Amino acid sequence: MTYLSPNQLKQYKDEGFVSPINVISKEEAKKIRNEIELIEKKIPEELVKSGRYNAHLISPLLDEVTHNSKILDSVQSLIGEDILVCGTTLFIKNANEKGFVSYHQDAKYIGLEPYNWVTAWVAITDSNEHNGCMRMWSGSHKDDLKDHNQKFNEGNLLTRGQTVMNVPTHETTPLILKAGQMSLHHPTVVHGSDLNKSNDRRIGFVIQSYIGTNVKQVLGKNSVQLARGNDNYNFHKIIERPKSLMDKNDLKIKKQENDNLQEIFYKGSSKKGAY
Ligand SMILES: O=C(O)CCC(=O)C(=O)O
Repeated sequence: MTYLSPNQLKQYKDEGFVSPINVISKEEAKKIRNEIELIEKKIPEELVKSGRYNAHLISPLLDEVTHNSKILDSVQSLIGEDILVCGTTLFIKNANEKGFVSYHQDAKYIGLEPYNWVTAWVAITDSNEHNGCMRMWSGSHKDDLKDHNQKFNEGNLLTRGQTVMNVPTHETTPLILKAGQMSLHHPTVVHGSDLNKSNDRRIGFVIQSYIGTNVKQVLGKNSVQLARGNDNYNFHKIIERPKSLMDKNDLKIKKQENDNLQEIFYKGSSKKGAY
Protein backbone atom coordinates (compact mmCIF):
# COMPACT_ATOMS: atom_id res chain seq x y z
CA MET A 1 0.00 0.00 0.00
CA THR A 2 1.43 3.35 -0.99
CA TYR A 3 -1.03 5.92 0.22
CA LEU A 4 0.08 9.54 0.32
CA SER A 5 1.99 10.54 3.45
CA PRO A 6 0.82 13.42 5.68
CA ASN A 7 3.46 15.65 4.05
CA GLN A 8 2.27 14.77 0.56
CA LEU A 9 -1.35 15.39 1.55
CA LYS A 10 -0.31 18.75 2.96
CA GLN A 11 1.48 19.65 -0.27
CA TYR A 12 -1.64 18.82 -2.28
CA LYS A 13 -3.88 20.81 0.05
CA ASP A 14 -1.59 23.86 0.18
CA GLU A 15 -0.23 23.90 -3.35
CA GLY A 16 -2.77 22.02 -5.50
CA PHE A 17 -0.36 19.32 -6.61
CA VAL A 18 1.91 16.61 -5.25
CA SER A 19 5.10 15.49 -6.97
CA PRO A 20 7.23 13.46 -7.59
CA ILE A 21 5.79 10.02 -6.79
CA ASN A 22 7.50 6.82 -7.96
CA VAL A 23 5.04 4.56 -9.75
CA ILE A 24 6.73 2.39 -12.38
CA SER A 25 10.36 1.57 -13.20
CA LYS A 26 12.42 3.30 -15.86
CA GLU A 27 12.41 0.00 -17.78
CA GLU A 28 8.62 -0.22 -17.69
CA ALA A 29 8.40 3.37 -18.89
CA LYS A 30 10.69 2.48 -21.81
CA LYS A 31 8.50 -0.51 -22.76
CA ILE A 32 5.49 1.80 -22.75
CA ARG A 33 7.31 4.28 -24.96
CA ASN A 34 8.08 1.42 -27.37
CA GLU A 35 4.40 0.40 -27.44
CA ILE A 36 3.32 3.99 -28.13
CA GLU A 37 5.89 4.24 -30.92
CA LEU A 38 4.76 0.91 -32.38
CA ILE A 39 1.19 2.21 -32.60
CA GLU A 40 2.48 5.40 -34.25
CA LYS A 41 4.40 3.32 -36.77
CA LYS A 42 1.59 0.88 -37.60
CA ILE A 43 -1.22 3.47 -37.72
CA PRO A 44 0.43 6.88 -38.20
CA GLU A 45 -2.74 8.96 -37.63
CA GLU A 46 -3.96 7.05 -34.57
CA LEU A 47 -2.33 9.12 -31.81
CA VAL A 48 -2.43 12.60 -33.32
CA LYS A 49 -4.91 15.44 -32.72
CA SER A 50 -8.04 14.03 -31.04
CA GLY A 51 -6.51 10.53 -31.40
CA ARG A 52 -4.19 11.28 -28.48
CA TYR A 53 -7.15 10.80 -26.15
CA ASN A 54 -7.88 7.41 -24.62
CA ALA A 55 -4.89 5.48 -25.98
CA HIS A 56 -5.35 3.21 -22.94
CA LEU A 57 -8.30 1.69 -24.80
CA ILE A 58 -6.02 0.24 -27.50
CA SER A 59 -2.73 -0.27 -25.62
CA PRO A 60 -2.49 -3.02 -22.97
CA LEU A 61 0.56 -1.36 -21.38
CA LEU A 62 -1.16 2.01 -21.02
CA ASP A 63 -4.20 0.15 -19.67
CA GLU A 64 -1.94 -1.44 -17.06
CA VAL A 65 -0.61 1.95 -15.96
CA THR A 66 -4.14 3.34 -15.79
CA HIS A 67 -5.07 0.55 -13.36
CA ASN A 68 -1.73 0.54 -11.51
CA SER A 69 -2.30 -0.08 -7.79
CA LYS A 70 0.40 2.36 -6.62
CA ILE A 71 -1.24 5.16 -8.59
CA LEU A 72 -4.66 4.13 -7.29
CA ASP A 73 -3.45 4.12 -3.68
CA SER A 74 -2.31 7.73 -4.04
CA VAL A 75 -5.50 8.69 -5.83
CA GLN A 76 -7.59 7.00 -3.14
CA SER A 77 -5.89 9.21 -0.55
CA LEU A 78 -7.38 12.22 -2.33
CA ILE A 79 -10.80 11.19 -3.66
CA GLY A 80 -11.83 8.10 -1.67
CA GLU A 81 -11.96 4.39 -2.40
CA ASP A 82 -14.56 4.30 -5.20
CA ILE A 83 -12.61 5.35 -8.26
CA LEU A 84 -13.46 5.57 -11.97
CA VAL A 85 -11.16 6.31 -14.91
CA CYS A 86 -12.94 8.70 -17.21
CA GLY A 87 -10.25 9.25 -19.82
CA THR A 88 -6.59 9.59 -20.66
CA THR A 89 -4.49 11.90 -22.83
CA LEU A 90 -1.05 11.53 -24.34
CA PHE A 91 0.78 14.84 -24.14
CA ILE A 92 3.67 14.36 -26.54
CA LYS A 93 6.04 17.19 -27.41
CA ASN A 94 8.40 16.21 -30.18
CA ALA A 95 11.87 17.69 -30.42
CA ASN A 96 11.99 20.76 -32.64
CA GLU A 97 8.23 21.21 -32.70
CA LYS A 98 6.43 24.23 -31.31
CA GLY A 99 4.23 22.39 -28.78
CA PHE A 100 3.32 24.13 -25.54
CA VAL A 101 0.35 24.22 -23.17
CA SER A 102 -1.14 27.56 -22.18
CA TYR A 103 -1.87 28.19 -18.49
CA HIS A 104 -5.34 26.85 -17.68
CA GLN A 105 -7.52 25.13 -15.09
CA ASP A 106 -8.75 21.66 -16.11
CA ALA A 107 -12.09 22.15 -14.33
CA LYS A 108 -12.90 25.05 -16.64
CA TYR A 109 -13.57 22.84 -19.68
CA ILE A 110 -13.69 19.17 -18.66
CA GLY A 111 -17.28 19.21 -17.36
CA LEU A 112 -16.72 17.02 -14.28
CA GLU A 113 -18.66 18.05 -11.17
CA PRO A 114 -18.33 18.08 -8.18
CA TYR A 115 -14.54 18.44 -8.10
CA ASN A 116 -13.94 15.10 -6.43
CA TRP A 117 -11.37 14.16 -9.04
CA VAL A 118 -7.65 14.34 -9.65
CA THR A 119 -5.35 14.17 -12.66
CA ALA A 120 -2.29 11.91 -12.74
CA TRP A 121 0.57 12.89 -15.07
CA VAL A 122 2.88 9.90 -15.61
CA ALA A 123 6.30 10.58 -17.13
CA ILE A 124 7.05 8.09 -19.90
CA THR A 125 10.26 10.00 -20.65
CA ASP A 126 12.10 12.29 -18.24
CA SER A 127 10.31 15.62 -18.01
CA ASN A 128 12.25 18.72 -17.00
CA GLU A 129 12.61 22.42 -17.65
CA HIS A 130 14.65 21.84 -20.79
CA ASN A 131 12.04 19.65 -22.50
CA GLY A 132 8.95 21.53 -21.33
CA CYS A 133 7.72 19.93 -18.11
CA MET A 134 4.44 21.06 -16.54
CA ARG A 135 4.59 24.17 -14.37
CA MET A 136 2.14 24.84 -11.55
CA TRP A 137 0.90 28.11 -10.09
CA SER A 138 1.10 26.97 -6.50
CA GLY A 139 -1.97 27.71 -4.38
CA SER A 140 -4.09 28.87 -7.34
CA HIS A 141 -6.54 25.98 -6.78
CA LYS A 142 -7.88 27.82 -3.73
CA ASP A 143 -9.45 30.57 -5.89
CA ASP A 144 -12.62 30.31 -7.97
CA LEU A 145 -12.50 29.36 -11.63
CA LYS A 146 -10.77 32.11 -13.55
CA ASP A 147 -11.67 33.70 -16.89
CA HIS A 148 -9.96 31.95 -19.80
CA ASN A 149 -9.36 33.53 -23.20
CA GLN A 150 -9.65 31.22 -26.18
CA LYS A 151 -6.51 31.81 -28.16
CA PHE A 152 -6.47 28.95 -30.71
CA ASN A 153 -2.76 29.75 -30.98
CA GLU A 154 -0.32 27.75 -33.10
CA GLY A 155 1.44 24.96 -31.25
CA ASN A 156 -0.94 25.07 -28.29
CA LEU A 157 -1.76 21.49 -27.33
CA LEU A 158 -5.08 22.52 -25.76
CA THR A 159 -8.11 22.17 -28.02
CA ARG A 160 -9.17 25.80 -27.88
CA GLY A 161 -5.98 27.35 -26.52
CA GLN A 162 -7.74 28.12 -23.23
CA THR A 163 -5.56 30.67 -21.43
CA VAL A 164 -5.60 32.29 -18.01
CA MET A 165 -4.04 35.75 -18.34
CA ASN A 166 -1.57 37.39 -15.95
CA VAL A 167 -0.07 34.22 -14.52
CA PRO A 168 3.18 35.02 -12.63
CA THR A 169 5.09 32.51 -14.75
CA HIS A 170 8.45 33.24 -13.07
CA GLU A 171 6.89 32.11 -9.77
CA THR A 172 5.46 28.84 -11.11
CA THR A 173 6.88 25.51 -9.92
CA PRO A 174 8.39 23.14 -12.50
CA LEU A 175 7.33 19.52 -11.94
CA ILE A 176 10.56 17.72 -12.70
CA LEU A 177 9.99 14.00 -13.15
CA LYS A 178 12.14 11.03 -14.07
CA ALA A 179 10.62 8.48 -16.44
CA GLY A 180 8.34 6.32 -14.27
CA GLN A 181 7.41 9.05 -11.77
CA MET A 182 4.12 10.92 -11.64
CA SER A 183 2.56 14.08 -10.32
CA LEU A 184 -1.05 14.54 -9.20
CA HIS A 185 -2.87 17.81 -9.67
CA HIS A 186 -6.10 19.39 -8.50
CA PRO A 187 -8.95 20.28 -10.92
CA THR A 188 -8.60 24.02 -10.31
CA VAL A 189 -4.83 24.52 -10.06
CA VAL A 190 -3.53 26.78 -12.85
CA HIS A 191 -0.83 25.02 -14.88
CA GLY A 192 0.81 24.97 -18.29
CA SER A 193 4.08 24.06 -19.99
CA ASP A 194 6.72 25.55 -22.27
CA LEU A 195 8.43 24.37 -25.45
CA ASN A 196 10.55 21.26 -25.67
CA LYS A 197 14.08 22.54 -26.36
CA SER A 198 15.77 19.13 -26.19
CA ASN A 199 16.69 16.68 -28.95
CA ASP A 200 14.25 14.01 -27.85
CA ARG A 201 10.49 13.80 -27.41
CA ARG A 202 8.84 14.47 -24.07
CA ILE A 203 6.00 12.04 -23.39
CA GLY A 204 3.46 12.40 -20.61
CA PHE A 205 0.64 9.88 -20.19
CA VAL A 206 -2.11 11.66 -18.34
CA ILE A 207 -5.02 9.96 -16.65
CA GLN A 208 -7.47 12.79 -17.04
CA SER A 209 -8.97 12.04 -14.83
CA TYR A 210 -9.61 9.73 -11.91
CA ILE A 211 -13.05 10.63 -10.64
CA GLY A 212 -15.07 9.64 -7.59
CA THR A 213 -18.19 7.66 -8.46
CA ASN A 214 -20.26 10.66 -7.30
CA VAL A 215 -18.89 12.85 -10.13
CA LYS A 216 -21.12 13.69 -13.13
CA GLN A 217 -20.22 14.77 -16.65
CA VAL A 218 -22.29 17.95 -17.07
CA LEU A 219 -21.23 18.91 -20.60
CA GLY A 220 -21.80 15.65 -22.49
CA LYS A 221 -21.09 11.94 -22.22
CA ASN A 222 -18.02 10.13 -20.90
CA SER A 223 -17.68 6.38 -20.62
CA VAL A 224 -15.69 5.12 -17.65
CA GLN A 225 -13.89 2.08 -16.27
CA LEU A 226 -14.17 1.02 -12.65
CA ALA A 227 -10.63 1.28 -11.27
CA ARG A 228 -11.30 0.47 -7.61
CA GLY A 229 -14.22 -0.01 -5.19
CA ASN A 230 -17.90 0.07 -6.15
CA ASP A 231 -19.98 2.34 -8.28
CA ASN A 232 -23.24 2.88 -6.44
CA TYR A 233 -24.21 5.89 -8.56
CA ASN A 234 -24.03 4.48 -12.12
CA PHE A 235 -23.85 7.95 -13.70
CA HIS A 236 -21.73 6.75 -16.62
CA LYS A 237 -21.63 4.01 -19.23
CA ILE A 238 -18.93 1.40 -18.53
CA ILE A 239 -16.32 0.83 -21.21
CA GLU A 240 -14.30 -2.35 -21.67
CA ARG A 241 -10.56 -2.69 -21.17
CA PRO A 242 -8.51 -3.49 -24.31
CA LYS A 243 -8.44 -7.06 -25.59
CA SER A 244 -5.07 -6.78 -27.31
CA LEU A 245 -2.78 -4.18 -28.85
CA MET A 246 -4.65 -2.19 -31.55
CA ASP A 247 -7.62 -4.58 -31.54
CA LYS A 248 -10.01 -3.58 -34.37
CA ASN A 249 -13.07 -3.28 -32.20
CA ASP A 250 -11.16 -1.35 -29.51
CA LEU A 251 -9.99 1.12 -32.17
CA LYS A 252 -13.64 1.77 -33.02
CA ILE A 253 -14.57 2.23 -29.36
CA LYS A 254 -11.71 4.71 -28.93
CA LYS A 255 -12.86 6.69 -31.96
CA GLN A 256 -16.44 6.88 -30.63
CA GLU A 257 -15.21 8.01 -27.19
CA ASN A 258 -13.00 10.66 -28.72
CA ASP A 259 -15.83 12.02 -30.86
CA ASN A 260 -17.88 12.41 -27.65
CA LEU A 261 -14.95 14.13 -25.97
CA GLN A 262 -14.49 16.58 -28.83
CA GLU A 263 -18.11 17.64 -28.33
CA ILE A 264 -17.40 18.35 -24.67
CA PHE A 265 -14.21 20.28 -25.38
CA TYR A 266 -15.80 22.38 -28.14
CA LYS A 267 -19.09 23.00 -26.34
CA GLY A 268 -20.22 26.56 -26.98
CA SER A 269 -17.40 27.26 -29.45
CA SER A 270 -18.09 27.96 -33.11
CA LYS A 271 -14.42 27.58 -33.99
CA LYS A 272 -12.27 24.44 -34.06
CA GLY A 273 -8.59 24.42 -33.04
CA ALA A 274 -5.80 22.23 -34.41
CA TYR A 275 -6.41 19.49 -31.82
O1 LIG B 1 1.75 17.84 -20.57
C1 LIG B 1 1.66 19.05 -20.47
O2 LIG B 1 2.58 19.78 -20.77
C2 LIG B 1 0.40 19.68 -19.92
C3 LIG B 1 -0.57 18.68 -19.39
C4 LIG B 1 -1.80 19.25 -18.78
O3 LIG B 1 -2.16 20.37 -18.96
C5 LIG B 1 -2.58 18.38 -17.91
O4 LIG B 1 -2.20 17.23 -17.68
O5 LIG B 1 -3.64 18.84 -17.40
